Amino acid sequence: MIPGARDVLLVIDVQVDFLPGGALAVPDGDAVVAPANRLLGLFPHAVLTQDWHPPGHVSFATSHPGRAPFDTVPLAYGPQVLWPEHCVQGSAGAALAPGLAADRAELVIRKGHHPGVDSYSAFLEADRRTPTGLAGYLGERGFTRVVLCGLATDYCVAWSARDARAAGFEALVVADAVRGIDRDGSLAQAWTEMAAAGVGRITSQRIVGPGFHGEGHTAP
Ligand code: VGL
Ligand code: ZN
Repeated sequence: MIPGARDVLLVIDVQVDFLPGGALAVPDGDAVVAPANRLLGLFPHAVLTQDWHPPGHVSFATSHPGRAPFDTVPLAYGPQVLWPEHCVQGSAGAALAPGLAADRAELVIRKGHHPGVDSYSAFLEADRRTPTGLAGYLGERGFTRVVLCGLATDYCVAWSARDARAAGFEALVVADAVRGIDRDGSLAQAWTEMAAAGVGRITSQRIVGPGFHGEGHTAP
């Protein structure tokens, strides 16, 4: 594919806390930075997300006495996985990865800022009712296709990709530019659910600049 005017790159949660050494490190998470940077150079339009929780957020295990990280608790809006404290608003861990070529991004959407509601998705919070505003923004900008990369495949990337489809966008996940947490088989399940929702899968080598006419082929 050659990214065009109706395509937007959505870079999910490439933040210090999700990289090796971070509070909620995704295995091999730093491997997404190089392909994400290449894509940021190829797409005419890009939006980033930042997981952005207030202290004491409901998704933190420390907010639930007697519970441990990676437990699941029932909340009013459904089951919630509990996480180590991560991406606290304004903290060093919440910053975008220092190596991310974020300057060309046109919007940074922060999510998970309501104290009692988590938001894996860049579009719709975990109560499945509260929009972030991203669908309206992308629609008003005239985008029709969302291409996703970042962290984590099985949580914020998968939920965002499925919600992009639900909001009427085409959605493609760049398989080599994402990494997963893989808790209890969540990674395989996420790919299955994304496929069922009509989310496509592409590799970053198939995304090229406008001057590209295909290796070994002659330009028409
Ligand atoms: C994420 C768990 C908790 C993610 C964010 O970015 O995938 N996962 N908060
Ligand atoms: Zn979070």
